[in-house]
Amino acid sequence: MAFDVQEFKKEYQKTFEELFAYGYEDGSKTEQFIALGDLVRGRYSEDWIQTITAYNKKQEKQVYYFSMEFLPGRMLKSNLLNMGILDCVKQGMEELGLDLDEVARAEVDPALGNGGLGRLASCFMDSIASTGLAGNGNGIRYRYGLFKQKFINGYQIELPENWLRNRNVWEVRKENKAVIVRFGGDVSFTQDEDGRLRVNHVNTRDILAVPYDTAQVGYKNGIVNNLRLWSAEIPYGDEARFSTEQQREEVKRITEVLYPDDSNYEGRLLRVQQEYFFSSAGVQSIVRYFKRLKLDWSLFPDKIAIHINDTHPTLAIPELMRILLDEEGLTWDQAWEITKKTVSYTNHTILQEAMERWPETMIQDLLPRIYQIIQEINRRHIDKKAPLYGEDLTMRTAIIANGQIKMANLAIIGSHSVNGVAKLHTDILVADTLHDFYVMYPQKFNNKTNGITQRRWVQIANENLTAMLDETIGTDWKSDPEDIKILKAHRDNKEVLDKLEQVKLANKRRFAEYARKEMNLEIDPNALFDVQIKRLHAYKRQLLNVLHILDRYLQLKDDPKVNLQKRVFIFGAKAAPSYYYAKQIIKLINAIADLINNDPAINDKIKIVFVENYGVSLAELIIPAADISEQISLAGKEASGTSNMKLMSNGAVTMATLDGANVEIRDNVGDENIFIFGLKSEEVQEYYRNGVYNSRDIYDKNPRLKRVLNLLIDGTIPGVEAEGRDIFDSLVMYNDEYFLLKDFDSYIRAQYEADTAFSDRDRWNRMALMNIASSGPFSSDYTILRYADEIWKIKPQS
Ligand code: GFP
Repeated sequence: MAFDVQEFKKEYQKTFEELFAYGYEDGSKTEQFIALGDLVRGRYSEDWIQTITAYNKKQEKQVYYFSMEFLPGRMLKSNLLNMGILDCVKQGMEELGLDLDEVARAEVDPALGNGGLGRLASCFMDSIASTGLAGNGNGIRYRYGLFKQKFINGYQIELPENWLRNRNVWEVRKENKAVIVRFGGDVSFTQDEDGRLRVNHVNTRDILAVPYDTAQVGYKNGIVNNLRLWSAEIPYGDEARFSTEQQREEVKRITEVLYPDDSNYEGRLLRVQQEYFFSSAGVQSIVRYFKRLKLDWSLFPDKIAIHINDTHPTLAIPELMRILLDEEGLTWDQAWEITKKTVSYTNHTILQEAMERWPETMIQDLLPRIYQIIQEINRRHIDKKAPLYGEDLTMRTAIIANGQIKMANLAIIGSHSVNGVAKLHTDILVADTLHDFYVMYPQKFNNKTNGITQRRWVQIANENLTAMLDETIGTDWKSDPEDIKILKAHRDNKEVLDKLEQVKLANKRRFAEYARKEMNLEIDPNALFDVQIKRLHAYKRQLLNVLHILDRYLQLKDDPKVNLQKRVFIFGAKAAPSYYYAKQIIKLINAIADLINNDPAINDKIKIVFVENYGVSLAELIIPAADISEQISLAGKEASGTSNMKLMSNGAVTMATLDGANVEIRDNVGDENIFIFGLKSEEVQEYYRNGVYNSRDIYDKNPRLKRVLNLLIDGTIPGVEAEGRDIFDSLVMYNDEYFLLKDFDSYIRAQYEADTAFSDRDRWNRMALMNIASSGPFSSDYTILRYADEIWKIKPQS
């Protein structure tokens, strides 16, 4: 894939001219990007073909990672990096008078996910290719990604995100690989001459699923895997059946937007359609491939692993059953064995609200045959398990109950592996959330702590740090992230610590520049940058961060000379469109920002920056600039967290509860390099058990906290009369579901310690260094190798 600078320049000019019929100098940034993207795609296509041909020829076992969300971020630089031509192209562009970074920014960042779950899927795709595993992604090509967030008068407004407005240079439409996905219809059975039951599924609404493939380039190893995203279309030649505008709209709608509003029945129905659509299309294409191998069906699990990322693709289980039974004529027992051995499932949350359940009647109408199969799986499960485990426990594990279909139950029963995403999370699944299943299937349960790819999150996002690391410890850490621990040897090396400080400062300047240009905000790069970036959700407790800011505000108001570090609080967060409380918190943060940023008495000792439309690209800008990483969820609620790992890898010091992977981060960096506060998971559990938590009481007895909370309702913060009152009530009157009041004091103490540490530059730089040096084990390369070895049973290509 390599080429030299001169060759590159020639090719780039030629590609540009062929595409646009004029010289590249006259092109827009978007055109310059498209030409470069096309050139790059052409450059890896041979390896892409080669990789797939080799898998097929060797009949290599392949994993298919089914995910409703992928958040790949901009792909240009990551492809260049992985192809090993980033430096060459950068230089070539420069010689042509172009700035690669500027051109790269013209790429639209595809927001095909909400948060950690989708970004994890993309880190995994990178790691699967980079560790040389035969793996494929399977998902949805949403016409519109997650909404674009705007703040108007401090309120979140959602606008459509038309990410395909320019040509998507990376995708390849594969019309010849399209399949039909069927909805609705009538199911009946007839008996063959040989006595076998034949299923007749007629009068269905047929939708064409067209795949768009995107290459997943491995890191300097010549492997190019495939991410397949499906788009819904009217079947060729079937246009007459979709004659009205409404009928055509209904087809388009299936892959129109990510996470349609599911606060109502219509939204939920659409969501199930999406889930079945991409699960069915994916399974059909897998089966089609397997049949080409001409092997016995019993070998299916030796050649195929299907991984379902959360419960969204769970319908892949009954769909595989349907194909094996109805289309391939296998017996129930054969099909069930194959299905279970093929499928594995990751749980990403213990929040009940996120446990998918669908009304039985909805599935019955929309997918009548799939419904029958789910019923039969459920019936057999109960028949088999009730005599062994008793009625009560067995019925608690039933897939169908009270008119609802429980997707997690189906996912666990229909798979051979269930994993949590951090040690603590898996422990909670086993001991509590999924305990009944653990009693039945202890061997299915295992932990796979999440990871992140340092290729994107350090090498691309933080070029300054990368250069400094290369200079200090050599370049091996790039292919073996564990090697970054060598940096620990420099923990007392003043020169290295100073360099690290300079790197951070440069990154903070870069962000300050963004804030100035895009938000018209002046921030001081020498201040402590305190970062919380993640979906807005009550359990993640952005509100606790707010209480701390208000407490600081009061301290400064009381005594402008009080010894507090100058801080810039940076937030990035979207709230789900129907999540009213989260949207109120957004408004509150923006209102507080307005108040404090413009209060001359505060004198810039506190600045609040709430970036609009947070996503992968903004994360790449913010993370390298962070000093503190806020990971302050209520213990036991955050399954893992992954921004914690990205921030740590970039030298931010974590401010954390012992939740999710924070626990493992603490174990790796040591107590002296992290700020831990708050209730522990068992303590929270204990409160749930004995039910004695009383937030009103804390409010009454803690004058400092009371003063802070009263700011929400006493008119100090302009424009939040309703929001302030609702939020105040949720905390004080409705007993503070996420224990913010309980954790307030210890949070404030930890923040005070952070201030003290930051005032000692050497100490702080050493903490930052130790965080970077301890981040290697959180590489998604290792995570994915554990999935491959322990769950999928596939080996890296040699
Ligand atoms: C969810 C969980 C996180 C976890 C990710 C990936 O992500 O704790 O790290 O999945 O497993 F909540 P979010 O969408 O909440 O970020």
